Amino acid sequence: LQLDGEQIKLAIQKDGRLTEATLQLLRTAGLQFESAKQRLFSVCRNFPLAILYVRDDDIPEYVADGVADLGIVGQNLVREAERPVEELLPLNYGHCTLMVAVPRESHIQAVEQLAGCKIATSYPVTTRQFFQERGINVDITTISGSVELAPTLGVSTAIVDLVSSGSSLKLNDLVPLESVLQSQAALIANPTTFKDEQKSIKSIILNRLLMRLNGVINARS
Ligand code: PRT
Ligand code: ZN
Repeated sequence: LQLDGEQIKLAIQKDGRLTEATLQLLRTAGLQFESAKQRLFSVCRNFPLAILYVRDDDIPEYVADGVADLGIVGQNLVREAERPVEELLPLNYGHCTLMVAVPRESHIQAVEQLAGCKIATSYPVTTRQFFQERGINVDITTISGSVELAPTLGVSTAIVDLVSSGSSLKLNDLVPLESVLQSQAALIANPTTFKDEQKSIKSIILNRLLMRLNGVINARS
């Protein structure tokens, strides 16, 4: 293990929806590394970068802490972070929408009708902000999984959850009311790592990495 000051550390999702596209982006950018599933990290052979494989929920925190200098994670999680991280580059994959949804049978047609109601979500910060901005008073219940089941279980009147194809909503007899946030994967950075000394080795490495990633993203669009 040679995680020294002359390389930067990038945290990515170990095993989930963003993993394959993230590994492909890094490889297309010319980075060479092993990525066997059991690994906790890889060191690039041809670039001063170490890749840490972690749960996506931990990525904003690791980056805020400086455990990792950079991360690749959904903007939906960046907005929930307790401490600020800097968003450097949207990556144009992992697209999804954080949506307010209600049971079809409820006949609720506008978010204003949810005043005084319970809302179940895994995204309490973003949800609270959305309803506050609208001046709608709601009671937010945070649950970590199977949010789509909350109305059926009598836990909440509505949910705020991620949607991509919409088939999960359909399957649970839910209909979308309004979009709270459009999200995609993004490269995030510790707000101070690259600011302290503009000419530091880490800043030089980051700029080279950004050039490579921009090259891939621009070539795709
Ligand atoms: O294990 P780990 O904690 O790392 O992963 P995870 O299970 O918490 O996250 P994961 O892999 O499910 O999602 C990682 C990121 O992918 C999310 O944070 C989003 O940024 C992004 N993403 C894109 C999505 C979806 N699309 C998505 N559809 N995350 C979740 N979903 C859920 C959705 O809520 C629904 O339950 O997938 C289900 C199917 O969605 P539909 O609309 O296609 O039916
Ligand atoms: Zn997760």
